[in-house]
Amino acid sequence: MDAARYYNGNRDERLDFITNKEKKPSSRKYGIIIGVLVAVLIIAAVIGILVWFFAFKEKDKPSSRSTRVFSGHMKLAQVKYDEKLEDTSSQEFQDFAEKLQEKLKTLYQTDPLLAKYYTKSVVTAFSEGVMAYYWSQFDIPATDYEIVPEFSEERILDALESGIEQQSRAIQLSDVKITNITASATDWRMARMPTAEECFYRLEAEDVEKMFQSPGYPSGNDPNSRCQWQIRASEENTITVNFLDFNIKDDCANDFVSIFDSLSPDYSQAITKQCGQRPPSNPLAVVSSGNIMLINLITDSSVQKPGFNATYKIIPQTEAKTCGGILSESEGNFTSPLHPKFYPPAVDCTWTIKVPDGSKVRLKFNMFRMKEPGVDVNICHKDYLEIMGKKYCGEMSSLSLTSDTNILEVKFHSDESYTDKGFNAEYTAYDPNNPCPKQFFCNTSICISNALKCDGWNDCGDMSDETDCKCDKHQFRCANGLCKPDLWVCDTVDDCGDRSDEAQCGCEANQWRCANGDCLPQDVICNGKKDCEDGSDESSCENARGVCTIFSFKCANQMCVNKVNAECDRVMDCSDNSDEEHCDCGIRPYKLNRIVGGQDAELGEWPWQVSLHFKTQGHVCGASIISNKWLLSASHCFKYNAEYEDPANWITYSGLQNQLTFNTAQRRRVKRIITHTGYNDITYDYDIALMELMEPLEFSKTVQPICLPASTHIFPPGMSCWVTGWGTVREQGLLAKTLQKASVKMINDTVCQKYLSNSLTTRMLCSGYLSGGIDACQGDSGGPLSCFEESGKWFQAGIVSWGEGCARQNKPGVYTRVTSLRDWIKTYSGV
Ligand code: 4AZ
Repeated sequence: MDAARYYNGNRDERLDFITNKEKKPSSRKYGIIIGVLVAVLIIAAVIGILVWFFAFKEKDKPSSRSTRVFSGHMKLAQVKYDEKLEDTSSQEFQDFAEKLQEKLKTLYQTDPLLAKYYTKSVVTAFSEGVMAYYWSQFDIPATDYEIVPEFSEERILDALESGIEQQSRAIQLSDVKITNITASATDWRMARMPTAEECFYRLEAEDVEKMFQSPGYPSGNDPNSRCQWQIRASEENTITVNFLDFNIKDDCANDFVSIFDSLSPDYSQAITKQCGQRPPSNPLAVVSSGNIMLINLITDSSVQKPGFNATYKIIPQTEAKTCGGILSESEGNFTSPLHPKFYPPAVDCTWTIKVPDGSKVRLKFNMFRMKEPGVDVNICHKDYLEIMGKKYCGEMSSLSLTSDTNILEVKFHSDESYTDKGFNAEYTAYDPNNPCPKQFFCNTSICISNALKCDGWNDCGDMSDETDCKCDKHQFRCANGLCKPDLWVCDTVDDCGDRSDEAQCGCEANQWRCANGDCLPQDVICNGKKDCEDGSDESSCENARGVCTIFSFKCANQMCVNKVNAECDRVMDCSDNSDEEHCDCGIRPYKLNRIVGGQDAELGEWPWQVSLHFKTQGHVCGASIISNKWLLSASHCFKYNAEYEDPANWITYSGLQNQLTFNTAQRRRVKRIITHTGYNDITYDYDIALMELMEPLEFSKTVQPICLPASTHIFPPGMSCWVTGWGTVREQGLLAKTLQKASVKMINDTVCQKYLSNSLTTRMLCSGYLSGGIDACQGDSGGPLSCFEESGKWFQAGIVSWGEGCARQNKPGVYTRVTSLRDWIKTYSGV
C-alpha cells in the first residue's frame, strides 16, 4: 500500500512539470524526469519482488496467515457403498466428495468465528462401512492472530456436531446423513488433494508382499516433498508395512514420515512419526488395526537423503491381534503382539503365568518400549503393561519383577493412537526360600554376584546392594548408610549422594573449599578474581569471562570461558564462537535399538571405532576416528618391534562390526604413524599415537569421527562411559568376532593410585569397577573410551592402554588421558 501512494505522488509532480509554458525541457527538467523514472522503476521492482514472494515463495508456507487444518472421518447413513468410491479419479468419487464438502461447509456455519475464517474442506477417501475421510482448512490473517487459540479441536467438533444436529431435523429422506464425526488438529503439510496432485498413491495390500518406495529412492527425493500413500486391504485383515531401508533427515519437525491407522492424517489415530536413519538391526515395521493405513512423507530440508524402501502385505486380524494366554512351563518367553514389529493399535490381552505351587515368578524384560508423546510414565493413561496393579509404559532399560504368589498376570493394552516396539520378556519360576542360589538378591528382584555387595557401586539399580553394609576399615560410612572408600572423602565429589563425604572437610560452614583443599571465605566464589591458587573458585562461573584459570576453556581469541565442558555443547560461549567450531563429531547417525544387556555392539553404534590389522595376523589393536584422515590409537600398539612402526604393515577397517564380514567396512592403508616421543614402555606413560591415512574416509551411517575433549574437559568420577573393541573376552581368552561394548565408570585418581600401587601418571586415568568383572582386555588397546555428554555428543575421554590383567577385582583398566594430550594431538594432526 505504501508503494501505491508513493506512485500517485510522482504522477502529480509529473503533471506539474510538463506544462505548456515550458515546451523546451531544460537540463534540470531532464534530470528530474530521469530521477522520477528511476524511482518508478525501483518501486515497480519492489512491487514485483513482493508479488513474487507472496504469490510463489509463500505459497507453500503460509506465514502471513496462520493455517489451521483439522482432519478426521465421518460415518455416513442412507448411502449405499459403491466400490467405485475407492477410486479417487472416478466420477462417483468426485461427485460424492463434492456433495460432502458442501455439507461440511454448511456445518461450520453454525459457528460464526469458524465460518469467517473457513477456507475449504476436502474429502480424501471413502472406505467400507461408509466412512469418509476429510480435512478442513481455516486461514487466519496476521491481523487476527490473537484468535488462533480459539481454533481448538473441541470447538471444531462442537460446530460439526451441532450442525449435524440441525441438519438432521431438516433432513430429507434421500439426503446423506452424517451419523458420527471426528476431528483432530493436524499438520497443514499433510492436507493433500486426492485427485490432482502428484505424489499421491493408492495401494492394495494382499497376501503376497509388494514393494513401494519414496520418490527418487535411493538417490533422494526433492526437498519440499509432500507424499501420501493410502493402503487398503480386504475386510478382516490388517496391513503391515516393513521399512527395509529408512533414511531421511534427522529433524522430525521438518522431515518425517507419519503413519496413521486411518485414511486421514488424524493424530488421534497416528501409529507413529519417525525421522532419521535406522540401522538394519532396528528396522521399522508397523501394523494397522484394521484394513486401512495412511503413510505421509514430508521433507522440507534441502539435504538429499535416500528416503525409504518398504514392503507391504496383509496379516489376518486374527493373527495380528491374538496375544496372551496361559503360560504354565517353569520358564519361558513372551512378547507384545508381532514384536519386534510395532504392535497394532487397539489390542488388549493378558498372559497368566502359572508356576508350580510354592514357587514364585521372576519376570525380566530384555526390551521394553511403549512410548507415546505427552504421556506421563507415572500414570500411563494410554498404552501400558499392567502387572500386580501397577502400570508400566515409556522406555525402560531394565525391568525385573517378582510375583507374590505362584501366579502372575500381565495385562497388555494398546489404545487407538501411537504404537511402539513393545516388549520382550522372559520368566522363570524360583524358590522363594532361596531366590538367588549363591548370589545376592536385590530388591529389584535381580540376582547379582555376592562380590558386588557393599563394593560402593549401585549394582542392583536401587542401591539395595549398598545398604546395611558393615564398612571395612578402609571405608567411610555415609550418613545414608552407604560405605565408600576412605579416599573418596573430601575429594569434592558427592560420592555418598547426600554430600556427607564432602561435609566436614576441614573448612568452616561459611567457607569455600578450593580443589586443592584450601579454605577461603564463601564470597570468593565467582567474584571475578582468582582466589584459590588453582583458580577453582572461578571454574564454573559463567559470567567470569575475563578470568583465566587452568579450568577455563580458552577461546581462539584468547578469551576465557569459565563453564564446565563449554566446547561443542551447542551453546556459543566464546564471542568468536570458537567453542562451537569443529563440532561435526560424536554423532551416531543410526537410531539404535536400546536392548538391555548384551555385550555385542550394534552396527553403527560406535561409528568411530576402528580395527587395526597387522600384516596377516588380523586384528591386533583398536583406534578411533578423529577426522577423515586421522586415527587416534596407543603408542604401545606400534612398539612391539620395528615392523610394527612401519605404516606399510597395517590396514585399518572403519565401519566394521564383525571380523568375518569386511565387505561393508572402509579399508584404508596408513601413510604415517606418529608415536609420542615421551612413550615409556615400562610405565606406559604417553601411550598415544596418531595414524594418518593414505586416503580419506567417507563419513557414513557407520563411519563417523568422535569429538575430542578440550584439555579442560571434565569427566567426573562415577560417570559411566563405554569401552569398545574386539579384544579378548577374558584374560588369556580369544579375540571377539563381533565388536564388544562395556559400560565402565570413571574412577577417582587417588583411589586408583591406591589400588594400582601409585603407578599412574597424569597422562592416565582409570575406569571400570573395583569389584572387577567388566573391563577392556588384550586387543582392545588403542580403542576409545567414549563418553556421552548432555549436549548430545560423544567425547573420547581415554585410549585403552593397560591394566593388571583384565577385569580383576580392585584392578580397574587404565586409559591414556586424552585431555592431558589434547595439545599434542592438535600439534601433530591439526585436529
Ligand atoms: C592389553 O594387553 C590390555 N584391563 C588392555 C587393557 C587392559 C589390559 C590389557 C585393561 O592390550
